[in-house]
Amino acid sequence: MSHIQIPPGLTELLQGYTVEVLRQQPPDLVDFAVDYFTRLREARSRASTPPAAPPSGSQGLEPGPGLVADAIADSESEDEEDLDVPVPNRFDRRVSVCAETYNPDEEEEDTDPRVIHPKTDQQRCRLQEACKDILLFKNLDQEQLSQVLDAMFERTVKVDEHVIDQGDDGDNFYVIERGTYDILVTKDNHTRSVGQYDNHGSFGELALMYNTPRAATIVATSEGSLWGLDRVTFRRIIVKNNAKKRKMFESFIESVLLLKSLEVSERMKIVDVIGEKVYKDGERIITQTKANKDGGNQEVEIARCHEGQYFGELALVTNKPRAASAYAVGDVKCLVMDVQAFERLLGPCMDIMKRNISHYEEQLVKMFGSSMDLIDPGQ
Ligand code: 1OR
Repeated sequence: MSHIQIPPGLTELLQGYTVEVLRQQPPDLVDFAVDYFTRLREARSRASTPPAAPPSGSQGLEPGPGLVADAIADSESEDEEDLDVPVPNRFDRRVSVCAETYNPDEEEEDTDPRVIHPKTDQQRCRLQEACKDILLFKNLDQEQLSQVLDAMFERTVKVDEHVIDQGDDGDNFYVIERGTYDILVTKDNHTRSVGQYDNHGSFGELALMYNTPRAATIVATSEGSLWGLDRVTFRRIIVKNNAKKRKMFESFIESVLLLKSLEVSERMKIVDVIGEKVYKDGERIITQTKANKDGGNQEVEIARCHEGQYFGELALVTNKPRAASAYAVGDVKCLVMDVQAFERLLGPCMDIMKRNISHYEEQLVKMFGSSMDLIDPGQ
């Protein structure tokens, strides 16, 4: 008997389209299809990968699972007012597709002299410590990283100092060594806090990556110390490296079920901000913040995640402490994003995550006989 062969990628391709139709409810399915597939093709050729054949799994990502949202959760759980900034807002709004405005290959900064800010050994040590978890630096090779570190300069700030003002042109990217900072967004002359940085993390990448005005104001709420990286070096190294990252991770990201409801350009932005982290067999990836009252201090396996799945979202969605620990089973490679990027970019996936969280609750009731109240009622 002859079989009809389903071309690789067809199912995912149609699934992606269907999800978009269901989400956006366009009046004309054919017009929408033309638009959707045209954008898909544009995004593909921009990333200069071969057309057709979306992923069949793990290209370039063996043997690792998941997408992890990092545990720097100190975000606010304020109401989700619509904020008209050039990036998506928190959980429930999507922005229009904006073609990105950079083409690393067109840039010729390689001819620019290298920026070097001499540092004492002690400064260099502090800088390395501050940068060791910066996701944007994770995929750099040794030489790129040392050029970045050479170019960075120290900036100390006082309470209430504005490090970045919304609407300005981007000059530097900043890594936090210490200090707390408010993230403020102004819309219609109304300014509100949309999050904080607490002694670690980085900010100021968006304007440099996408050639857009600063999307938020960053104000020091304590005395602090930052490491700046100038725009030219950032674009020459980080943005160029992101183009490589896109090629490496694009097909994997497209295979992640959770992210199917995002538009292609939104998925690309995820690739721009993720960093790769590698864990050895048995290594702890996430640490439970307090022991489960029923299980005491005894750890019980409650689930196992596999390639293409995600974990680490619960504390970020609920603004609660980590409810479980996660360990590597075998050698594991994760793609990780920080909480600010999670909130900015994963809004459209929030419903799916919340639905899955309610499944965790059911699972816990089965295992322990009681729920942990993972999501507040009405959230
Ligand atoms: P930038 O170059 O635009 C401001 O300068 C920086 O604030 C920005 O890069 C990010 O690094 C950082 N929306 C936009 N920018 C943010 C956000 C954010 N959070 C941090 N930055 N949102 C808050 C998510 C917690 C979404 C607000 C609607």
